Amino acid sequence: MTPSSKEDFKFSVGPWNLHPGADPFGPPVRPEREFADKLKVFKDLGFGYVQFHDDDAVPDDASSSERERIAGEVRKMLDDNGLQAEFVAPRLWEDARGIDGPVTSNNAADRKWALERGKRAVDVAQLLGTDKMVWWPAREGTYTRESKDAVAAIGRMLEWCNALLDYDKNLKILGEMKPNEPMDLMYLPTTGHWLALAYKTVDPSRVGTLIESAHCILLGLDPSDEFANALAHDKLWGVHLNDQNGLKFDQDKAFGSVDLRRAFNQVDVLVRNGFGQNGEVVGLDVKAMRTQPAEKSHLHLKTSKETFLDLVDLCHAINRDEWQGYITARDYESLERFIVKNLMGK
Ligand code: XUL
Ligand code: MN
Repeated sequence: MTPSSKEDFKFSVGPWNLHPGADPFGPPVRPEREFADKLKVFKDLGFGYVQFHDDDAVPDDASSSERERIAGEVRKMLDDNGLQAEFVAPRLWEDARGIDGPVTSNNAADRKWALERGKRAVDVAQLLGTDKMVWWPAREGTYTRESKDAVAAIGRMLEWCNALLDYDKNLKILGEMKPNEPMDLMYLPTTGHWLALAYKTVDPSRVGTLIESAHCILLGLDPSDEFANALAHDKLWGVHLNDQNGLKFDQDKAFGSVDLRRAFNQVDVLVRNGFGQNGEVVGLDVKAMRTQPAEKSHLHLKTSKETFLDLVDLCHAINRDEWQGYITARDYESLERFIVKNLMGK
């Protein structure tokens, strides 16, 4: 395996990562940017790919001919900025029909809508020129554990995936798992749960994962080990890098801003396993702090990318012989000091 070089890494971000700063306790504090302005920011910051929710590209109520026209316009804007679509994710969690699922909803009409919306997202992905759909099963869980049949729910999640794999024979589904928020308890809370489902689908070769750092931390798991598990199955097809200060709401902090060692280990596992050499993209899912003024509300994207690339440099510069020497001698105390010194630039 040839380790990834800096040039192997292409970066992506979503339009929602440039946002006006509203949170559950307060209104927006900055003006919303036009989509075209966001693309310009992405281009200027050196991003090559854009992540989309279906309705970031095409309004949900567009007819199929409108969908083609609007997606064509979005694709042209991407082209004009030297950008490509990385994936499309169906936004199943905002519509009233998604209030209790919708894939695992107890209501058959909601489940039918979930499939229609999934198919529409696949159509939008095709029109934007990507074969990847990310599924974050936001409300596929419960607020009250006794409210759903958990075994039936997993079966419904499997059926939904199978129907979409059947709908588009080139589609790849990347599950992005998270243990909670907005639900109290999620079905398939970890990547491991998801991969078990992936192997039960009609075409496991087209089902992989996108792993978000913060989601792992919310589980009390180490993101680099989660990446490693998916890499061992050849199923790490995307990442959402960010950081997270302990077990609380999903913070989407700038990559490496909380725990630099944890960030280093994520970059190191990607570098050592040739991530990016088969078209995988380094995605960010980061939020600007609400305190940032409008003209500085893109810096979280810049700093996350810079931290990632600085850590790639460190992965290439670090003395691997010395590292291996501590492993061979089983002197893990000295190995800890070695890693910490490297992170301090000593
Ligand atoms: C939710 C999350 C989503 C997905 C895309 O926590 O990370 O933004 O990344 O639907
Ligand atoms: Mn994410």
